[in-house]
Amino acid sequence: MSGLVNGQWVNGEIAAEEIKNGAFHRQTTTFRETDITPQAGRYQLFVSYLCPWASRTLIFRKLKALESVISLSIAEPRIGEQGWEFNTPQDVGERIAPIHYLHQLYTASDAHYTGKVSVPVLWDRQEGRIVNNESADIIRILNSAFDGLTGNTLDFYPPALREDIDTWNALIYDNINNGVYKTGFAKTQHHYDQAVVALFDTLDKVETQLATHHYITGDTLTEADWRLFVTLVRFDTAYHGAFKCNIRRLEDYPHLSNYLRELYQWPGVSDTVNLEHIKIGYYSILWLNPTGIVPQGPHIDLERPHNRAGVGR
Ligand SMILES: N[C@@H](CCC(=O)N[C@@H](CS)C(=O)NCC(=O)O)C(=O)O
Repeated sequence: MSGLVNGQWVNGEIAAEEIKNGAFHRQTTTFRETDITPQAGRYQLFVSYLCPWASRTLIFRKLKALESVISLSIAEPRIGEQGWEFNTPQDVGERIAPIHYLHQLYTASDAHYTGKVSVPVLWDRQEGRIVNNESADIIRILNSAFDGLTGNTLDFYPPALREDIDTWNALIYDNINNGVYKTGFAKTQHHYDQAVVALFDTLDKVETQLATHHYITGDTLTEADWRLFVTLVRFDTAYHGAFKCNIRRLEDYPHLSNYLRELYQWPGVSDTVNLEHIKIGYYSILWLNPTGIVPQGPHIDLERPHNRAGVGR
């Protein structure tokens, strides 16, 4: 993979930094401002449907009724020679000309930027700069910062559950959300084995939790559920094959698979999921899949009824 080095686009340099001694280490994120001015039309979200981190932000934009407040740009599913790109020029406000490539937002924000050019990006159209490119921050911003404007007070990070949410987030991030990447991007057998075992041990643990709890922390649907959902919804379509996360399928877990369908069927959520883009995107990572062939299957029916109504209630 590629990225920017001192503001210049370079192919193939950045991945080397993320793989150390055969293990994948996610690079830390650079733009981390969380203080925003809640104005309609001021902010723009840049995503790819492939990306689970971006998918979190799409879900929050949807569930917090922010579609008319925050505009959206969706990248092409395949990362091109110059990283994430758009099939038509994207208007990003008056400070800079319409862009074709996501890296143009990064250099507009920092002319000497060095690092990965990733989605999601929360962009300030008025000031012509990236506010934040860390999905964990962006969902917290969307969860509450615009409530005064929209009147939508749904809270996915309620104070009484924060400790529990944070504990589950940490486990799920390490072993599941990032765990699939540690598995798929491992460059030694040892690191693959370590990551894939931790991944399935943690899925087993979550399966047990969901046998007696409706949602991850209990009765309330929280951020922890949406952060888990984005990996589950990609699991059998992408990670099982492309990332060799194949000790079991998600479909083989009775609780997790029904929970996945319940969340997928939550009003509005299926609009944020594009399984075709997900499949094309992951199978186009050429260093993992040099032919670029995208498999036909599996055919996953996420609309099928779930059996969660009485669980944990
Ligand atoms: N910490 C970031 C990670 C985002 C991330 O890794 N996005 C991936 C897509 S899933 C990306 O854009 N990668 C581009 C690259 O590695 O060059 C977040 O959670 O927002």
